[in-house]
Amino acid sequence: MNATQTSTPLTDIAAILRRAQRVLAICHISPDGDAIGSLLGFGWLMHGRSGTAGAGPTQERGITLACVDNVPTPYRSLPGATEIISDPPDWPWDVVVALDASDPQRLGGLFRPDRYGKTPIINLDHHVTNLRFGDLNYVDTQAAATAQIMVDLADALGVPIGREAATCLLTGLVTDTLSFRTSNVTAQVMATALRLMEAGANLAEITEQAMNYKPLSMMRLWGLALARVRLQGEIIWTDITGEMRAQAGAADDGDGGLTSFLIRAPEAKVSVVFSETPKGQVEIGFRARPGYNVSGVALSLGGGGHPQAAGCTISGSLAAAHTRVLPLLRTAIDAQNGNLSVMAHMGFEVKPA
Ligand SMILES: [Mn+2]
Repeated sequence: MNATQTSTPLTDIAAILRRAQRVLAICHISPDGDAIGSLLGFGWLMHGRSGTAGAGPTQERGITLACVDNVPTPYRSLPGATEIISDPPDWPWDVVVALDASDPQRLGGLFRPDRYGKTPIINLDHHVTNLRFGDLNYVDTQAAATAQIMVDLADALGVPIGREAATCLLTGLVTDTLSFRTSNVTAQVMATALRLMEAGANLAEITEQAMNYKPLSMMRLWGLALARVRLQGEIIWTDITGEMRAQAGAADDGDGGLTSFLIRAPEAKVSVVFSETPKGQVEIGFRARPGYNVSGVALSLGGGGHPQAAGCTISGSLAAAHTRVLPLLRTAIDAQNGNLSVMAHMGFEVKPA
């Protein structure tokens, strides 16, 4: 455990969760594998408090799991996924738990502190940009996924990790680390993965389900977006317009990992995908090569994320987004290039952030 000093100890959070009868757990909008995996894993762990096996994670003791957006296709077969609801009641809850969300806006309409009364809000997350919006916050920025924090929570709760929880949590770990390929994959992360496999999670099956999913419509959308990819300085970027989505037959369903694909170009330090939303906004995804950090730029634009993977949503046209965002990235890269060369000159080994 490497939670920062402002965190509430997990043992204190576990003490509250152990007593709570009516628990609402929520995750972020446009959920990824870690959001859904952590939400379901949390549900199974809470279910495990009673020590009885049952039909699903929400069938006993008032556990409600909610996400404002639909569960993406690759995660719909996870145990308990059909029990996630989109519109939970406001009350009465003994505790509300936010998972994998760096700020309240990322929780969409589900974050309603004004209607929770005195209900404590627990914020469990691993984003470096987390705003500590909970009454109790446990933010472990060393954790590769919120799913990894759920494993520590299981230990704090003193509940065993069953096959269902392990499957959901390993899905979170696999997806957030792009199959254990990101620079934050430590021996500790691998030890957590091993533990989840020993608890019954099938790594090959999870990888096949969660990582190898790329519908034909998304491939067509990539084709359109890749046809107009640009390299400006060390920034590789492209757009996804509403028209391109319609042409490809791809619903408003993210970029299918295009931003992560673009950063593979050795010419680039940072990749960006600008996506038009039906609401007239632009969703922007950033990736950075190890040693570079895009979380600051995302945070300054009202978003957040990790050093090497971040995002934000801004209003206005695509052209306005380009004009606003690309110079900020240019400045950030220049500053970070400067830091790296100064450190190398001083004899430090220059390593990824
Ligand atoms: Mn995550």
